Amino acid sequence: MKATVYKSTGSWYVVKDDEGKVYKARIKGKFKIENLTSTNPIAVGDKVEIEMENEGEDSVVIDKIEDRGNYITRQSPHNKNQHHIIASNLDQSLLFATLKDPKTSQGFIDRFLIASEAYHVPAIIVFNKADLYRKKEEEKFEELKSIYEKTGYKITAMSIEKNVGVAEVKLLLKDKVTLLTGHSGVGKSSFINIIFPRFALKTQDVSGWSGKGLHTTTFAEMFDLPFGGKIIDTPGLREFALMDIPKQELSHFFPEMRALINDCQFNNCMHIEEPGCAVKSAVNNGDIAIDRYVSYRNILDTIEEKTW
Ligand SMILES: Nc1nc2c(ncn2[C@@H]2O[C@H](COP(=O)(O)OP(=O)(O)OP(=O)(O)O)[C@@H](O)[C@H]2O)c(=O)[nH]1
Ligand SMILES: [Mg+2]
Ligand SMILES: [Zn+2]
Repeated sequence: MKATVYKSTGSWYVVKDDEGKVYKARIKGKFKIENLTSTNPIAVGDKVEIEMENEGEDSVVIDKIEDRGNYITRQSPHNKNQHHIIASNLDQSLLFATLKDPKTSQGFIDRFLIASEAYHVPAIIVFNKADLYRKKEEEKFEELKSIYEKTGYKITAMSIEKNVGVAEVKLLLKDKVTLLTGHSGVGKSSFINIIFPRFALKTQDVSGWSGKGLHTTTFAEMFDLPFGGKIIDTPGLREFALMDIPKQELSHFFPEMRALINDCQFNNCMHIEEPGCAVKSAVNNGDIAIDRYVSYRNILDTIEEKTW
């Protein structure tokens, strides 16, 4: 029987078959997926083959996993050389960011965008908690909006608290499988709760952002949207995994740089100090945002050269 994974706790899973029937599932023996050192063999979104284990208890065993169309990973907190698959078979990912309580750094946003480019998952950025923004934050949002729109990304502001901009974000989800991600405390579960008021997913207490980076959601879980499509709530993230991108190729994941790489004098240009660099000229004349270039250089510094 075929089914889709809706929830993963690491030791057991919730799957739904094609008729919409829900089962509790486990995996038997070792699951080895080629070419990937991930800490979790099965992730939310995976298409699997199941076998009835106990009919009375609706429990099944997962014995096969179909190839993933795509997936997004984060770094394992225990070993930065290991991936943890957040979710698979995605149509798009929605990054919830905030400019206050907590503040999302631009470096984090850029890493998310690189991960989305690398895994071929279209990305949308939503700035939540707009009700908390004062002049300073509003100006920052406008600045970020102009940088990212110019690069081709969709970016919008929203306040779940005041129900502003929420309907527009909901519209983006129709008939798509969407991964909802972002730091802890940005309002991911609150957003799902306003789509499904009867759900009452656990969110951080009403005092709002505690500043402790406490994780309220502990496991990724997918929900069928009442208007078509699916959304995946995930635990807050500190960082995405960017492994396996060689230094040489990092700029290919910045669309505004990718567009210029054939114009650099050297075809292996890393856009640092090489002569005739089209990317640096674009930064100098304002066609590429300085902040994006700074992110590029910072991330470049974090990639360790592989020694073969
Ligand atoms: N002021 C304000 N607070 C909000 C808004 N949206 C959510 N919050 C509050 O932010 C806090 C965190 O929200 P959650 O939905 O638990 O955040 P989360 O992203 O699911 O966090 P994790 O599960 O830890 O990853 C809660 O206290 C919410 O009430 C908003 O638009 N404005
Ligand atoms: Mg949550
Ligand atoms: Zn260059």
